[in-house]
Amino acid sequence: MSTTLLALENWVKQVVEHTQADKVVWCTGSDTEKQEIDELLLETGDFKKLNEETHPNCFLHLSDPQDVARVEHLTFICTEHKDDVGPNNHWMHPEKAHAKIDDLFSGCMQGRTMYVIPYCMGPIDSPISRCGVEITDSAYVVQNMRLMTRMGTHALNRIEAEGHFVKGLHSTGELDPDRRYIMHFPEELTIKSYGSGYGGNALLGKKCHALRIGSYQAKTEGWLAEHMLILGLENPQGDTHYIAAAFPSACGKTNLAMLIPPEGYVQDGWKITTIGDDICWMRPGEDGRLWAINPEAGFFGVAPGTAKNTNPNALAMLYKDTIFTNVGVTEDNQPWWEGLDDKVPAMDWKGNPYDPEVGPAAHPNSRFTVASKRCPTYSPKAENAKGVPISAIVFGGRRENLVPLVTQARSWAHGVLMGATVASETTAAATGAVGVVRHDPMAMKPFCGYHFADYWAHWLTFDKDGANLPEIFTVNWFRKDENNNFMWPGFSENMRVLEWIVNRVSNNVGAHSTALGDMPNVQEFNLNGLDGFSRDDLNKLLTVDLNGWKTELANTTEYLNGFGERVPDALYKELDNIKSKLN
Ligand code: OXD
Ligand code: MN
Repeated sequence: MSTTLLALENWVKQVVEHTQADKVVWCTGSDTEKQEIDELLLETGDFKKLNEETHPNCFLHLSDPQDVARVEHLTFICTEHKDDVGPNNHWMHPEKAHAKIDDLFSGCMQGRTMYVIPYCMGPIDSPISRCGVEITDSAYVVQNMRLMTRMGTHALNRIEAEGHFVKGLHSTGELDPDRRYIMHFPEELTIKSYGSGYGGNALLGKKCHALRIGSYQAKTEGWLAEHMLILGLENPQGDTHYIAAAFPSACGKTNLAMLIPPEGYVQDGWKITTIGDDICWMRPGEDGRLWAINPEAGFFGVAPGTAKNTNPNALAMLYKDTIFTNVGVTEDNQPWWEGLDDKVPAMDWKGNPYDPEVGPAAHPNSRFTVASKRCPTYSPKAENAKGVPISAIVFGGRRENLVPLVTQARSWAHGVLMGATVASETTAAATGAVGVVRHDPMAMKPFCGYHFADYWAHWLTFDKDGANLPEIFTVNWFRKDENNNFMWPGFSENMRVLEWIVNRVSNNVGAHSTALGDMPNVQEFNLNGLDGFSRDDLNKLLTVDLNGWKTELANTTEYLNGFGERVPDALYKELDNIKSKLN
């Protein structure tokens, strides 16, 4: 027996019987275990060693080309009542779902090793953290979970002390897209994922537990599980404000979380520290503020576009102890992706000689997996059991027109409406068309484990007596001009918007009121040292296009109506308020 917890022992036994796994390995998280599994992956060809001189302890994994992104059409939330998952999710009755997926799992691990991974989402000693156990037949998944979560003996100790955990069962199966399902049973705190080895489908601590099951747990228990980065912004006086920011997948959360401020800011003493780049769990503290942890322990970031000029901190952490998935490689076996530098790759992500006529060297959703501690700006506060207090919540999307650079909500309810009505262009992080505008409330469209209307109602409950809530903002870095050029320089220059946000939180700067919310006074906004960008340019990014917004709000109303009677009246009230101001 490898655990004192009977429920866990029985479940493992039952899975062995069902899947007919050859061998069971209980993961401890030790260094020896890591080395043994790396060697095994090298033997099977699932890992390729990268250049040991330039990239010590780094590996390349090439996926099945049909298995490179999340599969939203095969992702289900399985609850007793269909109404509970809302139009935002695919639903299947638990009985039917178990039968369907159990059938796939039957005998699927014959000849394979089954790994049992106890993990903790969040610092081991934090009351905000939650634990789970993932059973998987993929050694690649084990090595990713090792970087992305606190896994092994410490997690198991906590699970045994608590007596409960989220159950996650995973098999790569045959990697057949026709035999693939990602199923969630929030009422049973259970996940079953079959037929994919891709991060978001297979590292069950991440999207499946920390967001889909997590959001359900959060609603039941009075907290929030969000698709948000968390960063610390220290001003020259030494005060740090923590900002949580939600953006859809592949819209620059990792870059923003690790931003290095422009030269002038650094000289003045501004500094950004990183708590997390993808997920934020927050709950009200005794002081009424929202306190947040990053439940993850690593980054599973999008490689293309990561470069010296976009995210030097990410590059600095990636030359060592990193797993690269679906990137290209250079002649001398270094990882390479589009935008990295001007080297010419030798091999593409399918393992073929690179030919630009055939396609990019790296898949647009190729990834790096690396421990948070390797990030030069990683904050020791990320290990705080209590979390960090959040001063501002930011909602963003990728919109080439209409949405202003930054807007502040007039109230919590107005901010919830802003989050609920974000729309964004789709990216390569999920299968399907790229660049199509779709509503993505709070960047949670693919991740909310229950009915969106109930989720918004849950958000609204935080505004109560004694609460000291963060200010809410929306941002858009992605506006384009008539020549299809980005109008805002973005990347490190986003610091200017963050500065305005924390100055608003501290009542240090003015704003003017618009129909959409409060916006910067152009004369007060810090453009020092930003060459080639004028106050006129800024003005364009802050203009409210009245007709465009009338159409947008008509679409928004239709979108909210789609969620039926459960949509809180407070949201319609906020919407009507904007409509009347626009008129
Ligand atoms: C991710 C995603 O991998 O959002 O973080 O798809
Ligand atoms: Mn994400």
